[in-house]
Amino acid sequence: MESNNYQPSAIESKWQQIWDDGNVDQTDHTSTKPKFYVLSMFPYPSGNLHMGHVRNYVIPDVIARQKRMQGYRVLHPMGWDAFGLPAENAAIERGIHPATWTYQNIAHMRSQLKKLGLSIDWNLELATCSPKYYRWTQWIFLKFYQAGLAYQKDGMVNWDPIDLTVLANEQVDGEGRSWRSGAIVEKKALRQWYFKITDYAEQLLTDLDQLAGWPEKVRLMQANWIGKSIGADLEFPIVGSSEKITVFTTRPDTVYGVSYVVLAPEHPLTAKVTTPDQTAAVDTFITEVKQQSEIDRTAEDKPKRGVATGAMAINPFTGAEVPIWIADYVLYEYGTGAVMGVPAHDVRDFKFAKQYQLPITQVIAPANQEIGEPLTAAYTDSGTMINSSQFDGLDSVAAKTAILDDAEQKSYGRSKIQYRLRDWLISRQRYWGTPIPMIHCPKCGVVPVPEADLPVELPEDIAFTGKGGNPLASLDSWVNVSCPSCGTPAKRETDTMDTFVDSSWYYLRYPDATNNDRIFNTDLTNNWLPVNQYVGGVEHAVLHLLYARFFTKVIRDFGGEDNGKTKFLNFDEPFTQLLTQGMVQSTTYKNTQTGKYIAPGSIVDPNNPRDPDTGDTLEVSFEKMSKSKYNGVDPEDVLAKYGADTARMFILFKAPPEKDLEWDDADIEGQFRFVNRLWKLVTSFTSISTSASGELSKVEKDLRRSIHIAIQAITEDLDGEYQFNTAVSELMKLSNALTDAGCKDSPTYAEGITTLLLLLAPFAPHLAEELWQIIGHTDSVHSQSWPQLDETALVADEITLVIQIMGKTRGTIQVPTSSDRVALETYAKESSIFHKYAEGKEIKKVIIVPGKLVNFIIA
Ligand code: ANZ
Ligand code: ZN
Repeated sequence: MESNNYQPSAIESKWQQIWDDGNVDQTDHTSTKPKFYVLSMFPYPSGNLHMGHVRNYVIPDVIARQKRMQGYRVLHPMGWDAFGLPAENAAIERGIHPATWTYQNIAHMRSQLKKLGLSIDWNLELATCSPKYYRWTQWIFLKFYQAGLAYQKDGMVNWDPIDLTVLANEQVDGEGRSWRSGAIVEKKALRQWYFKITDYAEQLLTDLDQLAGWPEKVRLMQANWIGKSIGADLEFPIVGSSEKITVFTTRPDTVYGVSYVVLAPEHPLTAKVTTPDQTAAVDTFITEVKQQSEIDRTAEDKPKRGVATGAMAINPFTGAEVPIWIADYVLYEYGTGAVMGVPAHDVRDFKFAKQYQLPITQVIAPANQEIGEPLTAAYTDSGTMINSSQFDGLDSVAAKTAILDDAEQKSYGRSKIQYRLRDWLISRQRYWGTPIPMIHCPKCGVVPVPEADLPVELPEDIAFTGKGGNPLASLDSWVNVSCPSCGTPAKRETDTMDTFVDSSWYYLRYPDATNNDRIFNTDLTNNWLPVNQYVGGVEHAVLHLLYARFFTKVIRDFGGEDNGKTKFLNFDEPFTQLLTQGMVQSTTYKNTQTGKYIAPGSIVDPNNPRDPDTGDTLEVSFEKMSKSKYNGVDPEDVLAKYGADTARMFILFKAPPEKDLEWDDADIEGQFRFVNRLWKLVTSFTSISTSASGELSKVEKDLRRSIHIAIQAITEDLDGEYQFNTAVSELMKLSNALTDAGCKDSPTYAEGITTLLLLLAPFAPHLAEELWQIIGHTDSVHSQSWPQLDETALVADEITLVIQIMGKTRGTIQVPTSSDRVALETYAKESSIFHKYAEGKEIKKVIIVPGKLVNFIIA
């Protein structure tokens, strides 16, 4: 027998080494077992593991380990989302090459991850910054280009003034700030590369129906982001011009109520229609609007401002002339960049009309409106058509179609579906990213790098001055090439790709991550995908998850290796189930006067926390762990103190996976004590002294029941619902039942200990393995089958029988479940309750409810 003290550090490093040497987590590609692909969103190699990572990687590991025990072949890989700005900033600040910095961080974080005892197949590890990987990112780009899905466009783009690069719309938050630097994003006119995600808008929307295994919230966010609007384009001729203004509207039923037409200030027609007397006013207004963010322009609570162009347009339905305005609330990027103003039925138009004294003509009447009563606010619901010529009296919903049909017939309108989703801007003016494999030739224009010349590698010898701009653009030896098509001196594209491109397809590569001849063997990828269970942060609800879904669909449509007869991929959606885990938070102290965060270690009296410097009282709250708030808990410290198994058990026990987790030192101590109790319980189990004999005793039956309740509950908790917290409490219950069991030398007790270790294995893999060996096994606990539920063991073999005298409950007794009426009456009469209340009395009647109660009616 081993040492009697639980020593996690010794046990954990020993088993990690053994597992590593035995390559036990190598992926089984060949067996006929059903597959299970479990994946966590791969980390950015920032340098150190934080608690959020620990949670993100422990959850899939429990799933992977249990699925293997349940007879699945499991794919559980890991990699690195390794391109990005911090590496470049480190190069500028510390003179260390981004590649060196990144690979050092990867090495360190890999060793940290290994300390968690994760059952990852490290043979499949990939890093997006490796030319072996980004070669295929570039290959995908070329395929996109061939398919017309990658293109260059001049446009107003989001410019991050801190990181000095452009951003995709998805990377600008609701307040107009960069997702990375937090800077207020500016608009800048630049020629950039885009992916045509809008071609897939409809599929991205309708296929959300296939994602029943995703949180409803995430599906809704994606649907809103795609933002489908069903409406119409209507044409308003300009008075005295051959040109027309095309407006996009979702409410053709309101067209008889148009009192003006509005162009976005950036609309090309603005300059054309503006009359000389209005030119100065229009120019001033345009300059003002340029300084406003998109958010300010469209915010509900902001006043709507505009200016008349002096020109008039004709409402094609009424023939009436209406003024043409420009206004800040009309965006050039959406629809046609022009709107028909219907103040009576649109909130923004109502405000605008009030401000500028434009007429308000009601064309839809609510059921309860008094005749002649003026509107005090826009009426935006449906109703009965009024003031609308031949459509009067129609229901407005029906009128939508009728008016649109009329417009189509007379050729001044057509139905239109409009999406809010914009094409994905992927150019970045940075070094540390995948080079866009394109060449600009003065003769041929834009020429793709031939596939055989991939990868276009990042030059290593390059200066990081921090002076702004893309370092790649300054390296002539790299930029200057000859055109692959005509040989003329040409220049490489110096933009690199948004790092979200790298992470849009990595999950497809894992099944065949080391393939250097092809992006992957499609048989392998089609066999393993879709990912059965994906785990990651909800912050990616739109960005990464939308892009990854888009990539899956485009790559699917590349056409198979049989000359495109089949599809390249045989699935539509990459992630069947999605678990978005909550944040790891901890106690945060903030000075109520200065707003500064205070390190918990410097607080003298935790019951009356005060700033050690100023004496001010501190506000105490739970917030996401972060360096700037001094509330981080370093996983290394926790592992050193308690070991990985306790850390894993604590994280799983403390909160359901999708909820935020509040770090608590007392709770991890508690978990450590539980792990120590398990150790004592199992190490003091020696061997069974009696062999199985026919009937089990009552204590054995009770224990067996506890064992199978645990099997049932934990299996259910893990099966898709992933209620790890209740699963851990079931382990605690079973451990208590074994501790208290009065049959420690019985085969049932041995069954209990064995089952406990099998159920524990996914949660505390080292501890379970060590104890498994201690009780005499020579094989691994992780290669055992998941324990089977014996339903018959769940049935309690005693029931509680209520004893009543004259219908009044006097007490209960335990009787065998199998008791018939006669037996129930006998047990009841022999009970002390009967003796106490009915001894010697004449029994007039006995009422028996089998399995429940016996009621004595006495004289
Ligand atoms: C007339 C009208 C009358 C409208 C009415 C609404 C209510 P969603 O659902 O977001 O697609 N619109 C169209 N293009 C715009 C632009 N570039 N900038 C600002 N607003 C724009 O909204 C479509 C509606 O938003 C359109 O329908 C249009 O106003 C406005 F009682 O047309 B509506
Ligand atoms: Zn050329």
